[in-house]
Amino acid sequence: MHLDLSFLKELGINDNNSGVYNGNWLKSQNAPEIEVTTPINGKTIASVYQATLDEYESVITEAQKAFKLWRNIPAPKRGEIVRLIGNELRKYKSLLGKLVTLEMGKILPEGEGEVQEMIDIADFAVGLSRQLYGLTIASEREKHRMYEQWHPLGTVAVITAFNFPVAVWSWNALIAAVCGDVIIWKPSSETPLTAIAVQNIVDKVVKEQGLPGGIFNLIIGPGSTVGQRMLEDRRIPLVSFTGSIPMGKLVAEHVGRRLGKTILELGGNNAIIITGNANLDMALRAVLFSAVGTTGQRCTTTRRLIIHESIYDIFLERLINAYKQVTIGNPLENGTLMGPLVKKSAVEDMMHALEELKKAGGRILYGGELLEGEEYQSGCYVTPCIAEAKIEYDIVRHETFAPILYVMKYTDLDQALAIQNDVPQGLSSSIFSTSMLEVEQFLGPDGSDCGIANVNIGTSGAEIGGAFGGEKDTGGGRESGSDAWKAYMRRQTVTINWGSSLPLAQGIKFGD
Ligand code: UN1
Repeated sequence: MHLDLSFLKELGINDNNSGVYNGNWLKSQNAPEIEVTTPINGKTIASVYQATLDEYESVITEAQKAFKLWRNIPAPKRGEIVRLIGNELRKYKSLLGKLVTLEMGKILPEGEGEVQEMIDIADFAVGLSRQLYGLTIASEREKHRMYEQWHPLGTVAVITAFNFPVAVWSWNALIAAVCGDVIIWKPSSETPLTAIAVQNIVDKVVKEQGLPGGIFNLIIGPGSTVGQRMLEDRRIPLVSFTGSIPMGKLVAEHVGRRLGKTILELGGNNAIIITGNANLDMALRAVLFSAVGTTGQRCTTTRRLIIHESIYDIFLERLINAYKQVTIGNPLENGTLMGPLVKKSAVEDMMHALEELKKAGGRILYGGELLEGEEYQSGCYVTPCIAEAKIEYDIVRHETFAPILYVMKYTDLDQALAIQNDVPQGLSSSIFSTSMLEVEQFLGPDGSDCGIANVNIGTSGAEIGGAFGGEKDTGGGRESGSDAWKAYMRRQTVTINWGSSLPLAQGIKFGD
């Protein structure tokens, strides 16, 4: 399969690229290289020089220098820079979306949707830049005023995953930027080119506005050297990490040891409960998008379906029929619904999970095969899988980043909720029901234990306006909308005495 790569030039991507930016693109002599391949046909697209530890030092030095200036620029003026970045992203939406598709394999409408998510969060951040409000608090002392103010935190490390290679950066970086922080982005080594393209877009705006390049920095490098150094670096007060639960635990340990702050967006194991009162047409479409979309590689992907016994057989029959219609192939082509998995080892993980499932007693109802032939030469294309399983199986409690949907039957809603909550992860959840009583039970304190609870929509596809994140092993962090910005700032409680005496709090008399 031949792919036209000429559009890469328009995004500033060359055959060989530097992977380190601190206001200028750096390239040391002995930097290790990454060969970037596309899962579409398995061929090389370009290569990237990774950062050395010396280059890491020069990135952090520039970031710290830029912070001294950036933190004193009024927040609405910082918002203006983010507005200009949003405008540039609008111009590059289709090219950048195409690069996302090329580099990690999600279908073009999803690649472009991801850039739209960046544009949306830019707009949100611009508005936010005039709303970084603190509270005024009633003081118990006469002629005293108390209030809270929020100050920039410093250098924020943003470590992102391959599956949302640009949107997750924007949720963090554009919010952090209006908050007055500077950013060091460490993208996934699977998707360095989209990061370089975004950095080029940002660079243009920052330079045109006469600002220092060190506000938005990029460092592509091995986790074992550069990544480790970032986690241990006391000059980085906040690390925002998106990735697997085991890696997230390591991040929490290293950053926690120096009492740094973290935002962790780790794995999901999201379920949809389909009740006997559900609108099955809507449920069917939602399950299809949430389970098959992005080839099952969203942290919000639906991995478990908990179906009421009264509609179990009929719903599954319809779902299997719908799965048979899913067009699998080149994600750049119109009409494809499911592209490849990101790499061959992801296919191995999927096959391994299905073996485990079978050993435990589970039954594959549809799919789960590797596709072969010229069109699928990268070895990354699979058929999406529906499998009957029990919540007790070890593999069902584990997040496999692939399109496997485990289905289970339930009798009453208490049981469905127990199944839904009985996994280590707590990101997203949904119920399909037209019964107000069922919906309210799902949303109640003993209902879904996840950070996201949806009614009559699927588990994936969250809007940027809400705080995004989850509980339990998902890590507890929140990014994107609502008041998630507070994690990127430091809170200061201020008390001002404008009287001429010195009353003490709690009415304490001390030496008077
Ligand atoms: C992720 O998979 O890491 O809710 C993020 C969604 C997207 C974000 C997913 N807006 O599916």
